[in-house]
Amino acid sequence: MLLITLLISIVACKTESKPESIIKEKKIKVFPQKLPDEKPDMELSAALNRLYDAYPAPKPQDNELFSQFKYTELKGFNYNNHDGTISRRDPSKVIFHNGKYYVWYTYRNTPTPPRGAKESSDVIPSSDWDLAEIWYATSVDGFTWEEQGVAIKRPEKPIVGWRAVTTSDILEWKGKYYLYYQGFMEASGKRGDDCPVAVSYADSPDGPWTPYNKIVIPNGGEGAWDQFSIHDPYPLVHNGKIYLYYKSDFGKKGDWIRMQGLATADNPLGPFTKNPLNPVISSGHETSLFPFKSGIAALVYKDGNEHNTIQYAEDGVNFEIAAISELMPYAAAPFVADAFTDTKNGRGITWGLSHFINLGGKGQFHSMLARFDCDLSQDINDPIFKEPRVKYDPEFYFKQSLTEKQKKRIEAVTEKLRN
Ligand code: AAL
Repeated sequence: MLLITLLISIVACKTESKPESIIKEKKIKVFPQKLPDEKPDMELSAALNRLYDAYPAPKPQDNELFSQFKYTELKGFNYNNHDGTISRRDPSKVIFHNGKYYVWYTYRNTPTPPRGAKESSDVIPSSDWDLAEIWYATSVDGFTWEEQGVAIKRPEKPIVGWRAVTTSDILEWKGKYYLYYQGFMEASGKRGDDCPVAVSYADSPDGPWTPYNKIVIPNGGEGAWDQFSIHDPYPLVHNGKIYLYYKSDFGKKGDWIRMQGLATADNPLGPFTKNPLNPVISSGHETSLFPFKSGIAALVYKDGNEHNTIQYAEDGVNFEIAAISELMPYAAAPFVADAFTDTKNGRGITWGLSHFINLGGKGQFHSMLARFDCDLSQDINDPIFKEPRVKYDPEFYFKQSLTEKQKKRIEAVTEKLRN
């Protein structure tokens, strides 16, 4: 009897504990009210896995690679009342030397605004950057600039860049300065925006600049993604080498795809080796990069699926999205204090120059430089830049208005519903 009683109590005990163990085993954890800083040990959706795996922090306010951007009009540049005859665009990274900031940019000063490839001539520009030179300016505060004049002139035909030298960027390497730039040998727009990259060098950022007079980043081979254009040369020093990022336009005219490549070298005059994984960034346009912690960060905007993102690559090659932003600076040219120090702990950026294009409207097309500020730095914490929302006035939205063609399509849909 005692044995039976004992057996029954053991079975009852197991049975009683069973419901509890079933609840425990199947206990559905509920995502907590307080957002965990670390990934919680529970089953998560794809979005929540991404929140903890893809981004440096689960909230933009805490994400060192998230920032909003603010803009300031620059003083010191004349644009002929914005009649389209003077254009400044595609600024270089900003450097600091002998107590002043320096910037180089594409400078066009032509008797007429751009008139397209068909109407272009030796004096009439086809595009905003056709017949341009590389000029430079200095500033003591980054807001008011003093234009210094030409740095790189157009060379004589047939030297690379004889038609236009544009879209420059600066490298400081072993005490010398190198300006990389697009070298056009025909008016942009004849087939496409086709050009390779050339380089000039100097002992001082004030020049005089000696042209290398050879192509330093060649176009790709027949059928390659970068066969026709090597744009936006952007050198940094990383892993003891020169990491020169660049963009290429490919696909078909009027439906260009833009992606970013990387070419590395031990010598500023080359030879440069293109990365076998090129393109290394699938989107962007005049993509800007900077050393961040032990890797490289990139401002990716304008074109492609991953436009309006800030990306990061530990190895400087395999970039992942680290943040999503908006109103990002076009042709951003940051002041990157450690761009050339081969740093192992990149501090990030807080400001730079950028440009606004399409000014003046049809027939007066030109561009102007501007300043942007942000907090993509390990050394400041400016919560205003970490606010995820940009406050737009209704007028900003209403300026993005429907075209007449879109209105007609919408009317036709309503008409169809009525009949
Ligand atoms: C810019 C840059 C390159 C292109 C043209 C001038 O935004 O991508 O420089 O060639 O447009």
